Amino acid sequence: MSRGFRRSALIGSGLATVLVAGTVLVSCARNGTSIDVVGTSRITVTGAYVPLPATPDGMGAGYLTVHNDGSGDDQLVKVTSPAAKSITIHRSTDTTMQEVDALPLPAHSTTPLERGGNHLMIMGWTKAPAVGDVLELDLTFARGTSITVQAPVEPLTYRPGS
Ligand SMILES: [Cu+2]
Repeated sequence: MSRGFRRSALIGSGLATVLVAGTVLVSCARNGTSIDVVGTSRITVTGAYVPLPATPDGMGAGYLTVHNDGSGDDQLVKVTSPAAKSITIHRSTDTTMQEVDALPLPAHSTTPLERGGNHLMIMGWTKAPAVGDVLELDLTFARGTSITVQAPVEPLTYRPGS
């Protein structure tokens, strides 16, 4: 995350505050990302799991699918867990992977976090995870929804549906 990006984020949230005073079109800003709060978002999360890390205490990944069945856009902005100190949201393209402050969840969309694509990166385990454990993931969305899901720890090579 570059400093320039954060600075423009501050300018962005100042602007949003000004807009709130004069219009019903409210804008949410968080670290340089903003969404128009038009319509409503309706968020559900399915299929959460955590593959066993390759090394007992090593970096882990988290996968799940976020559904927004509402008429308005939303964003996944934070994930925490009592099972780990740090969970970050990573966005993948064909060739790169990047930590992001917010994952866009457009109206009427399904957004998978899956192998080879967007994912959660989990570090600083409270206790080394084992297959059969169930980890709590607490997800926070830009428009205020928070959802807790239980993510089973699966074997390293597990794939959903297999
Ligand atoms: Cu990553």
